[in-house]
Amino acid sequence: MNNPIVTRYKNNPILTKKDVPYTVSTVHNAGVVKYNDEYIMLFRSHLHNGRSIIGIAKSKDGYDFKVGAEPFLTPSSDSVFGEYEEYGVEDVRISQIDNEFLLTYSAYSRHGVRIGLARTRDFVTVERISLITQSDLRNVVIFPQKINGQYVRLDRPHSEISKWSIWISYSPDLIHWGNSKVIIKPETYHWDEMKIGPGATPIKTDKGWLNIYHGVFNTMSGAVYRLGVALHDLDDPSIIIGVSDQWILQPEDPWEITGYVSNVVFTCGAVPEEDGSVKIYWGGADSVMCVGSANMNDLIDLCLKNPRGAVPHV
Ligand code: BMA
Repeated sequence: MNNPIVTRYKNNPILTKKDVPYTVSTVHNAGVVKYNDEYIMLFRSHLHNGRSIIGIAKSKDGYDFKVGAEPFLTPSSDSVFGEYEEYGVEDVRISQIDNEFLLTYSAYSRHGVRIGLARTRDFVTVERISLITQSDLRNVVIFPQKINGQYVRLDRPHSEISKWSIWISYSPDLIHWGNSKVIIKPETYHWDEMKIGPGATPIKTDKGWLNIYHGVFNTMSGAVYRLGVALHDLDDPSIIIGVSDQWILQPEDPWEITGYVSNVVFTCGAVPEEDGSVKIYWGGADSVMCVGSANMNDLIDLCLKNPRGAVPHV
């Protein structure tokens, strides 16, 4: 059997720099959410100075997106945010809690990379809330509801002595975060052995929180970024029910294999649909945006029936 877990959309890539009405060299790593019967995509673009900004695109069907005339989020000119966003803003994740959308993004500066938190209610105006980590952290994703009265997020701190792993942290107010602990580590000589990090905003299912994450393997021709899945306990997402032994998506199309950074599929967003499918959005080779569809139960089964450590199926 060689059926793909994720079925690629036939007209990938769905968004490229040619679709953007201002000058950029890439379109990638977008957070995506459904709002008012529209799919909203907040995508990253490199400018021609190598720094990144965030643009906005909208779609009725989740495939055919139209880009807004102006960027949505660019480095702040405010004194505090401005200092930490000097080198650009990257890789937005979107979490809807009640009637507002929380946006986490990587803020780059001479001080390293840390996470900014902003909010919007309408995807027209955006308000920065706080810088919610020190450096160096990337890929912070907030769960789309409070759990046991607290906000919960997945983190990916950098380390000099340990492989970069997925952590969890908690907050009463979105500003102060703590009780951090590591919950998933890369596995040696496995597709994600070099480093892992949170990807899409976790999706609530009746079996647990579905976490579509990225994992990296180093080869003689450089790093390969793939996507995998993990299932977290609904009431206590620090408890891992299972991590799929196999990846769900790897670079295969030409625009995933070759680009600004070759051999990369990288997700910041996935949209669950009422028919039990999920649209997964990913950046291909840090250059273009792609989408594919998977069956949510298939992804859950991978975590439950073929977790890491299980004897490989013959
Ligand atoms: C990671 C991040 C992502 C990027 C990936 C591949 O470290 O910078 O934004 O997609 O590398 O270049």
